[in-house]
Amino acid sequence: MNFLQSLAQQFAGKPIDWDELEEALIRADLGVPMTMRIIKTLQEREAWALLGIGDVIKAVRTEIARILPHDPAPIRRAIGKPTVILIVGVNGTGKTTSTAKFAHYLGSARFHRAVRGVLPRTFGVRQDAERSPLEASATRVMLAAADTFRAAAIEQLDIWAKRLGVEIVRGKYGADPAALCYEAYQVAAKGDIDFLLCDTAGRQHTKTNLMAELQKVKRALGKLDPTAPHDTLLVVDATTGSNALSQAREFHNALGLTGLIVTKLDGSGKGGIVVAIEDELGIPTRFVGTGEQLEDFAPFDRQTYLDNLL
Ligand SMILES: Nc1nc2c(ncn2[C@@H]2O[C@H](COP(=O)(O)OP(=O)(O)OP(=O)(O)O)[C@@H](O)[C@H]2O)c(=O)[nH]1
Ligand SMILES: [Mg+2]
Repeated sequence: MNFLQSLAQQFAGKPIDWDELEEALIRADLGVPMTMRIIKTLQEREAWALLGIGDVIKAVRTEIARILPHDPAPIRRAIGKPTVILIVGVNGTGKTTSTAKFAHYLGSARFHRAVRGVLPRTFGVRQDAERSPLEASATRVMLAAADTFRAAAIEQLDIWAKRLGVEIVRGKYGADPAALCYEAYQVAAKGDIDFLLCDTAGRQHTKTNLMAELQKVKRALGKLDPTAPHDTLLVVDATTGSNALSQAREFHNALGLTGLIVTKLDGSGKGGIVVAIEDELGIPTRFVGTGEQLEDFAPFDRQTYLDNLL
């Protein structure tokens, strides 16, 4: 059951209890400002005491639709150089799995249709649309195993790389992730790679030394291409609730995020965090993960989100 359905069930056939409604909206991870706005909008109506759950649901949908962008930003592409995507986040959110899924997506027909779709409105994008479909499908992706910290992290990404048939740059455990990403960029540039995806180690957003390590990765890549990384994506687990908001705030302060990958939206019935982070920090959800398989990954789609996840 999605969030709006459970709200309807909870409040069916009785007058709205405002405290109970406030609690339900906050429990759905929509965030305090959004919750307060929805309640204020409803209470400013004439005859608000007579409002039913149908009116509430309409107001919730309207407010959420107002916050979420109509079109998610397309992937920014470097011209004639590797496009670098840095994947960051706290421990266990799904960074490595999302890196693999992302690589799979970049090689898929879905991505190439999307690129053709956005081309007329995007300046400076490599002209994929002018390549034949066969050429376009030959997008070359490389992975950088920049989690040199957690035991077995390198092997985990290596298994994905083999499965996907993509190249991987790996170093030794304990190696400096900034040096590894620097090297990976050079290998990618020589190898005519289109996308370099850097999987980093999980880290708590409160540990300043670990955040500084990521800033160093960013600086190292920036030395090779001042526009790199072209996207810095925070992976958040939808089931962690409002803690994801503080994660997003800290990672954004340290790195300037360009978007989120929100994982584990399958089965959780929770997706409110997408709204809270966009509302309070202005960071868009760019991709969603809905399972453990390679196919369980898609660009964020506002309508699908409104229809299914909320
Ligand atoms: N159900 C579900 N499980 C997921 C999803 N994404 C990742 N997982 C699972 O979450 C677990 C952790 O995934 P990883 O990709 O290893 O997470 P990580 O962020 O790289 O972890 P660390 O590197 O240890 O910080 C694995 O069991 C994944 O299969 C998702 O969208 N849905
Ligand atoms: Mg990992």
